[in-house]
Amino acid sequence: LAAAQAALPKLAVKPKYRVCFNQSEMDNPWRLAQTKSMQDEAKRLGWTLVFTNANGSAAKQAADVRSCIAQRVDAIFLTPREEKPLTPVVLEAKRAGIPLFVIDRKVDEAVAKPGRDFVAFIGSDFYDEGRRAAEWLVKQTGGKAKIIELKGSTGSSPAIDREKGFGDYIKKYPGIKIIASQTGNFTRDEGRKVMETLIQAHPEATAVYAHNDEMALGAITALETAGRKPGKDITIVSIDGQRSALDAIIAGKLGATVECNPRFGVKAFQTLKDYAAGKQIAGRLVNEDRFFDITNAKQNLASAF
Ligand code: GYE
Repeated sequence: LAAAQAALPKLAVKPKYRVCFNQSEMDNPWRLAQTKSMQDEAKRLGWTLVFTNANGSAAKQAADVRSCIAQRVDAIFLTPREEKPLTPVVLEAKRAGIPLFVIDRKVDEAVAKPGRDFVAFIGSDFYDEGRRAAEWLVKQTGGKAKIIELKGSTGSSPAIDREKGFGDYIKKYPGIKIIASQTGNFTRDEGRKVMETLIQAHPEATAVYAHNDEMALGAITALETAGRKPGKDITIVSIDGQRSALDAIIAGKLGATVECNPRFGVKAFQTLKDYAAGKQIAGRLVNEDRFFDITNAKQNLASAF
């Protein structure tokens, strides 16, 4: 066993565990699917899942984790809303002797490292999701696009990495430019409102890159209200791969979506069991993500969340 892992809080082998799952918010289908996946697997295993919902507040989420530490649960699964505000509580769990798993979003790994300060990070490669969205858009537009970017929640790792992965990829294409970029906080309503304003200010836009499907769907509504024809005079790409986004692809409005798999339950709890059994755990367990466009949206509709 690597020395770093040996220095992490121990976990006894038990038939059943009492674990916390600290959710960041429950305001979009991705969050609902992730929560359901954790609850379903806890139920299947007969474990007790202490669930908290921070309602979009990083400060509340930090308090939620502290309350889990105080309750002396066996382990903590944290899906940190933002990187920096949730980093201290990760270190506090370690000091309190409670193994913690960061799932989905990252904390500040310059301060709290997987395999050293917490057991592991389990989640998607958000940088690569951004890169794949850019790759599709470049191909689809023949290397010419004026893009409006709708970013995720400020300070969250998917917003940071999806911006960077996309931005780095388009650097080598001089005909591809981001002409406006603003947060829509990962929600449909804010995506719509922000797009209403941005499309007035930038009528020359020919493409939209949304950091998640919900904002893309909100943007489609705003664009149609503004008299634009999504999928015809403006190309839209997003991330998540939820069912309603696949419907929008089939309807010809959304161009493509990179999947971000929200089903963590089985993998998260299996990793805990492996950890308790004394197995060496990789610090980073990366989820596989599919890609949906008009060529495969229909076939994958049933398996989307
Ligand atoms: O893309 C978005 C959700 O953290 C990867 O959070 C997740 C993101 C997901 O609110 O829809």
